Amino acid sequence: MATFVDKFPDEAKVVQASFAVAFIALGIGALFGLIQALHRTNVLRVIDSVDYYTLLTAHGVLLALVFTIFFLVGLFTWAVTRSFGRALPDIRLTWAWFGLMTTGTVLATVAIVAGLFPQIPMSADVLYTFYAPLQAHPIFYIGLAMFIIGTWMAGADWFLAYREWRGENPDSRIPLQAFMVLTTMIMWYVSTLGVAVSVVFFLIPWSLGLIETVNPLLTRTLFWYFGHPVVYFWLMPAYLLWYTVLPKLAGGRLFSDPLARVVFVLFVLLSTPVGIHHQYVDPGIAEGFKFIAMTNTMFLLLPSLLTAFTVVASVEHGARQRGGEGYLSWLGALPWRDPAFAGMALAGLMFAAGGFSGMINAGMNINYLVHNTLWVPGHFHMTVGTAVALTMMAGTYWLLPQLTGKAVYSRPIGLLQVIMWFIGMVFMSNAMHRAGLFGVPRRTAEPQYQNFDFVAAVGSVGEIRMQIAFGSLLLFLSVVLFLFNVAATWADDRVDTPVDDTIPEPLSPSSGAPLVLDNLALWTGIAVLLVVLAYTLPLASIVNDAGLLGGSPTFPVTVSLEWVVDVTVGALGNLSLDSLAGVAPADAVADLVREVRR
Ligand code: HAS
Ligand code: CU1
Repeated sequence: MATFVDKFPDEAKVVQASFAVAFIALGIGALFGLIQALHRTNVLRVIDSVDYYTLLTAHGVLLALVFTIFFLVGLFTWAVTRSFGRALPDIRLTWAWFGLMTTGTVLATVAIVAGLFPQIPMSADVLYTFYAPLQAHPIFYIGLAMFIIGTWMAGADWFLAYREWRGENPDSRIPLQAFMVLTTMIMWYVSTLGVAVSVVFFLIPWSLGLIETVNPLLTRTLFWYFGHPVVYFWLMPAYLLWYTVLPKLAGGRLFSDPLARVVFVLFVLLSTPVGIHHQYVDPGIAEGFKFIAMTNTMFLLLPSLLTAFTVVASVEHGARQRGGEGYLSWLGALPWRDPAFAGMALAGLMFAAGGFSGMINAGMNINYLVHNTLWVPGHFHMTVGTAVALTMMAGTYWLLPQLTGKAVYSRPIGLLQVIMWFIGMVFMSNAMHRAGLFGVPRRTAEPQYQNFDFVAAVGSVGEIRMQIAFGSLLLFLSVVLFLFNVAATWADDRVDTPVDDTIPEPLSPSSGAPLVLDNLALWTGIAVLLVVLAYTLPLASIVNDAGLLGGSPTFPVTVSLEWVVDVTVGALGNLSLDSLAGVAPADAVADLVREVRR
């Protein structure tokens, strides 16, 4: 039976190439993750603490940006091609965006990894949330800019395919998978504007020395303007698979096509005007703006809650088709031995927990308790690290045969691998959440302050560290098995019918969806309006407070004692000492400062 690679051999090559880059990034990123987890839990230290931040940056960039987004462009290319049932308009454009993204990735990675070698005058230890005052080598920002422009071109490629298809099918509904791709890309265009402005107008000129200072709060706010929607950019490929592939793997059909469209439209509208929920503790943004971001975030729960309903209903339908019965015992009728099904279903189950910790993050007052603690990495290892990453790995077991014409090398290894990921993540992210509640900080190689004990409500800090270390080891081994299985599949021979690649019609089909849902221009217009409403005043007040170029010099990642003394004395020098007179401790400090100044 002809499958994707037979019908669209050129597109299949691009998808395979995108997956290959994604999986290389996954392997390197996972290794760095293991080294870090063992380091900060003090189980095994093979690097200097100074290098921890270099590895942390590489881990974040390679996994959260490169692995996820390269998988996304591959998946979306497959989805657009198969759902329009036609080749892409110009395969040279397709290879061009792939080439640009890959070159950008290589440049950014070189800039980061160079930080491990003191003899190379280049580093980018700025973490994957790359805002000022931390500064990277210009090559890092230039690489990222190329990567993002590559994704824009990919979107253009898919919109051109849509235009061609529309020309021949003026009255048809947009096929569901293509609808998901196009709406996701609209969200991406709106949201990457923030990071593009930050990188092109501020970070690149600043790192090249063309401007001396930047306004750190401005680059931070522009980053988070993009930094929240990017999490849905990672999530939408997983949703595409949960909506269109998971029900089929479960033995059933999607419950409702119209509801799926509503969900994706809601993401276009609401993903961006919420970014300030990452800045609840930032000074310089009025509480009222934070409150608006919180309210929008709570509305943004809706599409995911609708997804939980629709996808679980579809899976239950599948189970009942397979003879499942009862309120819950239908769960046993599901094809748990199929790695593609089991991986995606486990990813979805963990997302229910990760979504819950997201709701906690989103509450402004509770956020003060968890912000900048290990709770937050706990949250995102359940969301991007499992809902997304595990779905992508599981999806590979179903997609790779269509792209290569080869059967998966070992389904039992695949099953073992997805289960190991789930169990590893249960250990690691649960322990991270608990550690966060004790106040253990994130983004540090040395969480254990001297002469200070974290107090555990239940269990002990040592036990939590062991769980994190053990979980990270399972996760790493799971990636090794995954990469082995994929490489062995690639190396195998072609078979006649590698996989059943059909996707059945939804129970409630697209003909029942209101036509307005397919009006992409309308949703884009409303999305832009909501962004303007949510961001004009906060940005205006940030620029008004400190100017477009602010006043922050570069802040080094590792600081010497001399640097601390210089900066402290400099800051104290700006204080008016007389204004402190009369306050007894202040007098003492003032005396000290006079002493230092002399
Ligand atoms: Fe988040 C921080 C709020 C979702 C990722 N988040 C982060 C960071 C990352 C991240 C990476 O409001 C850290 C950034 C940094 O480095 O500082 N997040 C939320 C909220 C949601 C949410 C409200 N986050 C995500 C997703 C991510 C992600 C998705 C990646 C993919 N997050 C926050 C906030 C912060 C934050 C604050 C800042 C914290 C701070 O202080 O720094 C919501 O979208 C979640 C909604 C989800 C649900 C769950 C629905 C359940 C479903 C399961 C269906 C079941 C199936 C199984 C399919 C309501 C859909 C079926 C199978 C069977 C067998 C039946
Ligand atoms: Cu967010």
